[in-house]
Amino acid sequence: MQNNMSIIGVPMDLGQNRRGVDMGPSAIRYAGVVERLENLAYHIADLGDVPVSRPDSKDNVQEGNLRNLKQVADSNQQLAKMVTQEIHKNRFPLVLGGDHSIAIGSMAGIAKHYDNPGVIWYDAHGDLNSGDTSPSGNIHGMPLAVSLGIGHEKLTNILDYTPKVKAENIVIIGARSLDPGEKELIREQGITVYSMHEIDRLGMSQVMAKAIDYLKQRTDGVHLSLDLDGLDPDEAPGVGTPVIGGLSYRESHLAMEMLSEADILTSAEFVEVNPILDDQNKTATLAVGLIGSLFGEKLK
Ligand code: HAR
Ligand code: MN
Ligand code: MN
Ligand code: MN
Repeated sequence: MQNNMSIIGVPMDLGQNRRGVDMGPSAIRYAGVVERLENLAYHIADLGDVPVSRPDSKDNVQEGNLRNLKQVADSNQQLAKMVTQEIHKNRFPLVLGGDHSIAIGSMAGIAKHYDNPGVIWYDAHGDLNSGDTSPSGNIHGMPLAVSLGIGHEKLTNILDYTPKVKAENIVIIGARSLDPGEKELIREQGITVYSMHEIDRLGMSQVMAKAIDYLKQRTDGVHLSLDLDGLDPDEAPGVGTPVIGGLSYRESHLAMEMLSEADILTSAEFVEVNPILDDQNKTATLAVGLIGSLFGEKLK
């Protein structure tokens, strides 16, 4: 893992309906992410936040069932440029959200640097909808489909290329709420999914070992996109779309420790922290603990 890391916040809340997730980057910083990483001997540059414009009532019109399309596309464009610059400078990008629509920009910035990029999508959801299949019109339910090249071209074509990732280089972990259109896409494209069912049967240790081994063999860079709602709402209450029956604190720390040990990650993001829905910044504190494990806390 590189020793130089750049933190980029994206106070995005326009990819879904609940306000407050725009405070996610602040909450994660407040919970001590920079200090935590500096204690692990990383050189951190906190680049601050990508601007997110407010919607006006006219822009909020749902063009093609895509709420706040223009604002979401604009911020992702800027994020993509920043991410790509940091990778050029040989710095590990750590992106803090904000709702999960920001993965569109992260993936756009990352993928152009690799011949065969992979992604671990740690999430209760598949985020594989498009305007055609989305039950909500919320873009945070679409970023993985967008990265596959499916969706509005304002989103799929950020940085002027598409797709960002191949279906066979995606591993979803923790899924337990998939819409019909998402299930169809998973079947059609042969996306690897370790749902809660597989995690219950095999255990997190075996699931992560398989995921790591698979991606290591076929990709030349791996992005971790961790949606805090992948964890159980008892452990991570500060998320906009909680789903019962999620991953535990222990399972999640184990997953991060195994990723740290395998040393396959080339970028990461932590999203959907909404401190407004939370007590005592519990979810951001949990995120910072996971970041600590991901970057080697247990191994030093
Ligand atoms: N699948 C639903 C939709 O498209 C819910 C998406 C929920 N989202 C997230 N992202 N928090 O994982 O609206
Ligand atoms: Mn380059
Ligand atoms: Mn998500
Ligand atoms: Mn989710």
